[in-house]
Amino acid sequence: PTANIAVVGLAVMGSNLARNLASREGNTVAVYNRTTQKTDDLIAAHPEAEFVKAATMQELADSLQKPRTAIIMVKAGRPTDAVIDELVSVFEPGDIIVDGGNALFTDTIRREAAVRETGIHFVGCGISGGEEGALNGPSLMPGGTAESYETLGPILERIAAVAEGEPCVTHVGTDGAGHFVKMVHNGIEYADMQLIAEAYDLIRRGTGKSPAEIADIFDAWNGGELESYLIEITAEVLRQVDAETGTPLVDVILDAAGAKGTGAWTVQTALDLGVPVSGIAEAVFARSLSSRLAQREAATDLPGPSDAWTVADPEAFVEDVRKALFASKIIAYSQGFDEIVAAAEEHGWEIQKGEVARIWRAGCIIRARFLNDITSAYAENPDLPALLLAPYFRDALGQTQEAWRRVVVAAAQAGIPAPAFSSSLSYYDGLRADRLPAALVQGQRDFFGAHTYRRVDKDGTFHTQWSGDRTEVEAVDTH
Ligand code: NBP
Repeated sequence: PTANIAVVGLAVMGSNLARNLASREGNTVAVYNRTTQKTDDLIAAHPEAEFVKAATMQELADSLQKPRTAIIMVKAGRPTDAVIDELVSVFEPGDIIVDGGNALFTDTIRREAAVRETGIHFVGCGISGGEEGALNGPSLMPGGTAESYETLGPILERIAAVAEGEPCVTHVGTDGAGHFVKMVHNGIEYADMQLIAEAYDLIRRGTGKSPAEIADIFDAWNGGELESYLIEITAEVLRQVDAETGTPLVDVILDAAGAKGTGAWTVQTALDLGVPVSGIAEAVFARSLSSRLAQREAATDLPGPSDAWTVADPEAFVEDVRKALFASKIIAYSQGFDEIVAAAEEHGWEIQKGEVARIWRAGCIIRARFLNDITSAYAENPDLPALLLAPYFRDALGQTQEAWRRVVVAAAQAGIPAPAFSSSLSYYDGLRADRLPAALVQGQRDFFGAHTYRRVDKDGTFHTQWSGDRTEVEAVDTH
């Protein structure tokens, strides 16, 4: 056997990953695809790469040194299960099967448990960065056993993106931890994109600046604390002119945002865990709202503010929006990390949060300067009760919160939707409140359902006899 690593599934992601692997010193890559023509095409198109062709799964197994390591890059769901079954039938105990597809983490947990029974390691590995990342260096989020990482780690470290000299890969945690963290990455990506979109919309409608002028603003922002891939590409999209009409491309693109579901997964999972990821949820819902075209069409004549809106001081307003964007972004990340913490507790994963931020610094869509500050925050205090409570972020919120409020007020008065800005601000105010009206909700729950409440001044659980004489009784704990 001559190959040390295999790729199964040679569509766009798999073939790029195979080429990335083959380009690294010391790797010989076995390649397999269900439709063999694709294997032949890849090998023919890249004579520079040292590929070993496998026409069958048995050939693939025979071509690999032990412990055998294969990365699956096929369509998530049933196809992944089918390929795992085939690999299990030709692999031996100690071998390693890696799923690099976009699997739901609960599927990964199930698959890991099933494959473990055979003595074979199963590693769910989140791979970010799309096809470009797969080819030139993705951010890699492997789960699975620590033992499998001993073999897999060095291979992944050589193909990962590099940030400040360090490869963007770490052993995230056991079984589904890697795919979980990849899912939250995508959720944060949704929030980040929505926040940038809201910033653009407010600036455009408040100041009348053109998309190209706003592109310049984003370029300037990219020189500061907001520096990120998403800000950078936003400027490029805004500057693009449609060849056919000569108008900004952004004005001819239908304003109905699509989604492939990972943002929704992040929110569904957060609901189950009881973690408020309101920024991410608003971003997912904003896409849903945008796509309900018939409803939007029917609603265009609903009343709104009567006065046309222009801001008095455009420069000051743009700076306020920048601050609102930064503050809301802190909230989105803080909420995303809360979800990671909650899931780690639920699933027994020992996730190093600073490491997660570190491996997101390159090779993925949410790469940003900001992630260095997250890594530092967790290095200083790994047990932060919330990311936003780290001194750096606390400080940043202190410097931005007044501007953030002005922007949310202006948006509401002007009738411009800013769901992620405003819900992030509500979350911030909710978190820092001395008292919340949740006390009243508890009273209501006790009134109609005898759901009981606790008191601020003594231990125990209480119920007011609402339908009787309204005296309070101590509730007996039935558990
Ligand atoms: P696709 O998701 O389009 O899957 C196509 C591949 O799956 C082909 O190799 C196909 O083989 C194979 N396949 C299918 Br479909 N059913 C199969 C079966 N029953 N048995 C064996 N092979 C089967 O490929 P992709 O866009 O390269 O993505 C691969 C994975 O990477 C997906 O899970 C995706 O979600 C994930 N991902 C994609 C991106 C991205 O930017 N595209 C980014 C990150 C992660 P065939 O040639 O014989 O039909």
